[in-house]
Amino acid sequence: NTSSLAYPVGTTLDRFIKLKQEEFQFASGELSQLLRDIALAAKIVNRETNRAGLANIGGAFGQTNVQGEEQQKLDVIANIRFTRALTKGGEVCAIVSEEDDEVIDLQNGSGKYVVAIDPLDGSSNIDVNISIGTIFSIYRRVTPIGSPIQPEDIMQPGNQQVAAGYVLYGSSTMLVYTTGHGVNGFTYEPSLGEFFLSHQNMVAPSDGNIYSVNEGSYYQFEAGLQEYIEHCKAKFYSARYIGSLVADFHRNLLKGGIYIYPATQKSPNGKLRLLYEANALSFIAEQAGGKATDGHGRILDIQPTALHQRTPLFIGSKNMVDEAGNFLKKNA
Ligand code: AHM
Ligand code: MG
Repeated sequence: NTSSLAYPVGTTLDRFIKLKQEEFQFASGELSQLLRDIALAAKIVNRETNRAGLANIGGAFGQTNVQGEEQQKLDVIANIRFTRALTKGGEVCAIVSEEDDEVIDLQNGSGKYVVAIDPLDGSSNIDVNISIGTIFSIYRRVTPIGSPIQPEDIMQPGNQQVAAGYVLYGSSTMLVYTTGHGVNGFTYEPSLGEFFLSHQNMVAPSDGNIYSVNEGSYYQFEAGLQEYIEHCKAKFYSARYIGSLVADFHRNLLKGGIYIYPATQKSPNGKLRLLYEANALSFIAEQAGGKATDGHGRILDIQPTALHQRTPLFIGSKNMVDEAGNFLKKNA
């Protein structure tokens, strides 16, 4: 299939977005601009992330700001950076962020898009120098452009996403996204300040031998899930759990595996948020040939009822997600 590798490795993200826009004629270029805005904010957050270790000793380098204030926490900085980029860009009418209690109505009459974002996921890992990520979903508003934002613009099921992606601030920084025509990954070249196409048409192996779950909560899991975990062990699968969703998801996407954040006794709906975390990664998983459920049904078909709603998440290689689901069903 020649079209599957249509772009030379090393194509910049900007160029790729432009070529794709011509290919699929998506919208009027506004979605393209929106993706570029996100990429720019990602570069800024990447810079801050790389300096995170210096924050505490910043005084020694004269890094405290002019007011002599303590440095802000990185997740707060990330939220500000992404919100600012999306506000300035002009394509967005509303933002919902894991970091904000309420919808941010940008009062932007011409904005067509709604963005749901977790600006810095896994931020408890920053202090220990472990990979973190940004996760975003883009929707088209459903009410007329120019009219006030309505709840139905925000509360859309994941199957309405027009684009979704994540940024992984790892040993390299990567941006991975989909507009519903496959998944492509870009690696950041810090000295040039550019993302370059490095992972074209990403495909999740349909099987794998990695399971990623916080097994410390084993005794809080339902019987079917406990049995599935025993099954993974009997098959000598590898246990890999960073505790940073984007990093765990990314590894399993490339290598084949399943990530599970299930319902527990303490959190009957799991921990992860439908709007900011589960939907975007589920769209990407499916676009790469993988699968994502809440243990039973498709994540992307869940009709949200609350902004910060949580959902159990079973995501990754298709056959593994199916198999885990069968264990739950058998034991229900
Ligand atoms: P956060 O949004 O507060 O950062 O929490 C989300 C993170 C995920 O990145 C990770 O997979 C999960 O929480 C780990 O939770 P736990 O420590 O309960 O296993
Ligand atoms: Mg999060």
